[in-house]
Amino acid sequence: MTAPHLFTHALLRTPAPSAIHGIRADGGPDPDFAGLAAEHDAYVSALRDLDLDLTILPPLDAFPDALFVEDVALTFANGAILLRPGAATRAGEVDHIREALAAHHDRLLELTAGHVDGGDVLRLADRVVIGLSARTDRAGAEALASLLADLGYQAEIADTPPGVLHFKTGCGLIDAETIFAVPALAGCPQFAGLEVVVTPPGEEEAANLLRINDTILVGDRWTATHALLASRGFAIRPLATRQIARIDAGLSCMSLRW
Ligand code: CIR
Repeated sequence: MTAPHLFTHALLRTPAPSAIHGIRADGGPDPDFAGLAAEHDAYVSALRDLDLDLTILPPLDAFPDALFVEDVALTFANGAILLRPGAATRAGEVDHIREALAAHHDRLLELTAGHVDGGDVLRLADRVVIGLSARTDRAGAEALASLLADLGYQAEIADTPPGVLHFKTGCGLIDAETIFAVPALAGCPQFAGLEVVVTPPGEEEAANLLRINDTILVGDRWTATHALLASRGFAIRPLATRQIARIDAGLSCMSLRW
């Protein structure tokens, strides 16, 4: 049950009204903006309650998906890396986060080849897994692995199952030795040596949970997952995700942690 990482800081961005036009793969209905803003507010409160020092950036109306700061950078205690998001409408978000990251991180590296979305990057206790996806290509993953090595982290490249937006849409870390994953990722070779707990039937969306120190943030609709985590002794904080899910997002997407 060891916490994989101890976080003291998080960076977020307040959603703009344009967030209702965020990208979604299935062409489903727009989220309700008031509901989405309330979900974001509750997420901010949860991180604050967990004693993280928060930096909250202002809304960016020109970039509907900019509240999902996880996709544009990686952050560590000893540095940060600006990424190159794979969706054309999101590329410009990077310039709007550079200054805030530079204010916190003396070492700010920048990906200059290929594409990587941060949602495809899972940080384990001893290494980082980069999932190839529709947003993250091999050139980007290899360039990122080299930048991670500069910061002292070993990286491995994995496959994201077809139909799963980001690698972390399908999995999250619940402790240093345990991954919570959708069935399609249960046999992921990069998880060899770790325990993989599979999402309960019908609760595949719960896989994008987020462990912050001793607490696991998890979608409030996934009651079988709550019971499973509680039975293993984890403290959980259920949070509403219905509106952000309409634009293909989950709990890890709305912050960068270090
Ligand atoms: C997108 O498609 O880019 C956004 N609508 C959702 C991003 C979700 N981010 C994540 O999983 N890390």
